[in-house]
Amino acid sequence: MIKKILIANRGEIAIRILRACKDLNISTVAVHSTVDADAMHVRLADESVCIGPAQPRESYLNVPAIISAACVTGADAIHPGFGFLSENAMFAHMVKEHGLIFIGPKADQIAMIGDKIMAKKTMARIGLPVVSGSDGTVTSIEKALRMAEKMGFPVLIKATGGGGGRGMNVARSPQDVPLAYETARREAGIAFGNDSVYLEKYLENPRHIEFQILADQFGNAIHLGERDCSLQRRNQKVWEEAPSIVLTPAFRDEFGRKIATAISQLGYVGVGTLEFLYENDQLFFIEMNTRLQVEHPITEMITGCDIVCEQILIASGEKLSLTQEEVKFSGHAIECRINAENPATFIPSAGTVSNYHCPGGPGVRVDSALYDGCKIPPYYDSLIAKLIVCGRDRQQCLARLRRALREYVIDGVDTLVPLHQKISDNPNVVEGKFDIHFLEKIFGN
Ligand code: MV4
Repeated sequence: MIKKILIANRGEIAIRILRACKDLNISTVAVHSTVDADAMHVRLADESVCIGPAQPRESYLNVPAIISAACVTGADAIHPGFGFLSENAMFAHMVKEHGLIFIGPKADQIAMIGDKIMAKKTMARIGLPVVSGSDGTVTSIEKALRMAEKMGFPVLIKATGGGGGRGMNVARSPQDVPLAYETARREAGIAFGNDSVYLEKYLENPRHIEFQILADQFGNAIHLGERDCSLQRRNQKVWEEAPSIVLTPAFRDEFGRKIATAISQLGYVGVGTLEFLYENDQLFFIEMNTRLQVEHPITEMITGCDIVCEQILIASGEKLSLTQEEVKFSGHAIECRINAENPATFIPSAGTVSNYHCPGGPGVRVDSALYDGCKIPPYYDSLIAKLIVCGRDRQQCLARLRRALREYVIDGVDTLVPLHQKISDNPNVVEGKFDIHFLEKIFGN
């Protein structure tokens, strides 16, 4: 069993991981940049190491500094959290080379799944429905045109190394193909250092639904159902719910088991998320994430399963602590991402929190590193808190969410709390009628 974990992250997720470690009686090492010296994740850890200046490249992405910190403090394992080094296959490899456990899947699996074409091919081979498109990379405008004509417009040209919506271009007619192709290639080359692209049928108004899976080293794999992450803006999720109101229990059960079986066949070990687009009552695989996700708490709320503890147990070589039959779904949960951003313009807002009051009461969980007087530095992601609320059904969950949003006080910086108040009062949201374009249509770009 792992005895000491170095947490290579900051903010609320570092604290979430610390809490799992405390529950498992594992010692913790925090790392931090110079501007994070007074951060809550540092205060709560058993030990801490300063790994460099504010710029992420020099601290939270500084591989030698992080691995050195783990060696110096005698940590057995490194938890990468999300973002930063969490899906960096080279980092996972280096961690292992230094005799440490990387809390995540094997480096070669991170690399394979990070290649979107490879991931799609793999999932299709093991029997999951994928969005129709090119079998591999598309290497010329002419080939892209021929494929598109065969598939029918509109089509989407995507970067192989992409994800998160960068390096993606729609072509609605043959005239659009040359520009869409060239732009996707150029953007992909710059953003991912890999300019290969592929083609997919473009789904106009899908929902974004993702399944959570857990797999141990003994071939046991289970699913914890899905999350509906359709309410997003510019590829940044804003509000997530579990379960999705469009899936029936019978469909979830059958589809989830199919995914878990497929993942087990792949020999995947760790936690993971399979992303799908949902249109015309069907799910189509688009990509997989090999990390713990921001929105994992809503799944914890409706299943009672501690995903971070399971992730650590898996990395320690333990068996999953529950079987598929023991997974029981109960009620509804919603997560609001509270970003330090202007709720109308989404411009990031750095500063000092002058007054902080956190909501509570039945069904309310807040994952955050905030405290009275804490600083929000401008160098990192603007996510400062996650308000997670559950209820026996979606209606009760929404009522509790509105109550919690009214209680929440975060003075000194702009936050998305007022935006979430509007979303939670929106009649379409209340009825569950939305797709991935809804927020941008209602609240603008
Ligand atoms: C798509 C799509 C429509 N059709 N693929 C965006 C990010 C990346 N994860 C995949 N994305 C999309 N792929 C096909 N064939 C629409 C999107 C998309 C999207 C997907 C999920 C969540 C938000 C999104 C916002 C815009 C576009």
